[in-house]
Amino acid sequence: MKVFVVEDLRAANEEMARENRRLLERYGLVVVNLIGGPGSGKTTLLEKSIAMLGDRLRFGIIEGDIYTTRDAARLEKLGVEVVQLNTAGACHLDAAMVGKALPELPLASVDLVVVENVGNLVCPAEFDLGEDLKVAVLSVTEGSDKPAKYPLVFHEAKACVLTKLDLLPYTDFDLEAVRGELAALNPALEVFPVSARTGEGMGAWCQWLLRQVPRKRQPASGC
Ligand SMILES: Nc1nc2c(ncn2[C@@H]2O[C@H](COP(=O)(O)OP(=O)(O)OP(=O)(O)O)[C@@H](O)[C@H]2O)c(=O)[nH]1
Ligand SMILES: [Mg+2]
Repeated sequence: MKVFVVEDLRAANEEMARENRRLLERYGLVVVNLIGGPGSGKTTLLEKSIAMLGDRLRFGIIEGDIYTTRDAARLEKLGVEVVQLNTAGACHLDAAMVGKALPELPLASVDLVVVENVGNLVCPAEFDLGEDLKVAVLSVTEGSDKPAKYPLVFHEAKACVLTKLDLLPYTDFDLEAVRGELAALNPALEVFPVSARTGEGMGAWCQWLLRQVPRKRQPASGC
């Protein structure tokens, strides 16, 4: 009986995710779902990306948090469109929540939608939100063992941002070993070591983000 309920919930989430995709398809909009543990640097990465790309890319942001609006307030200050989703206890976003947030964004006048999922390396990876790409965010202060211990998100992601690179000398994080483990888990994964503090590596990450934007745009019908 319990299995039945779980399957029903999964099926309902899949249907909502398909509905979100249909809506986004109409606008030719790509959605990036940022997934990482609490404090891994997701909002700071967004702040820095918006600061670097703000004149070339109009961001629409969906902020997932359990209770507060603090991250949304940080991003709103930068002049981007932000919708806050509070899960009231749930450890991840689901497609129905995102389905409620999407129409609150001015979809016709943004170029890219980024969802910052609830800080959690495990549960968010299991829920399709209707996004096009998952991006795993792991900070060098969290330890080199995390890809092996929490493989799903790294397996599902198209890119992995290794944050807080400026702190590397103060940690035992083994960048090359982690690169090797990530490649074994997901050979196609693109890995971006960055520091939002110093800006190191941010250029390559921003270029990757820019490359995702036209994925769903219809080719112009010329004569
Ligand atoms: N030194 C350093 N600190 C960073 C960097 N990026 C983020 N931080 C710090 O890490 C802490 C957490 O950053 P956030 O961006 O709020 O992390 P988050 O993943 O959004 O956190 P949650 O939304 O709570 O899951 C803050 O104190 C940031 O200033 C970085 O590149 N270098
Ligand atoms: Mg955050």
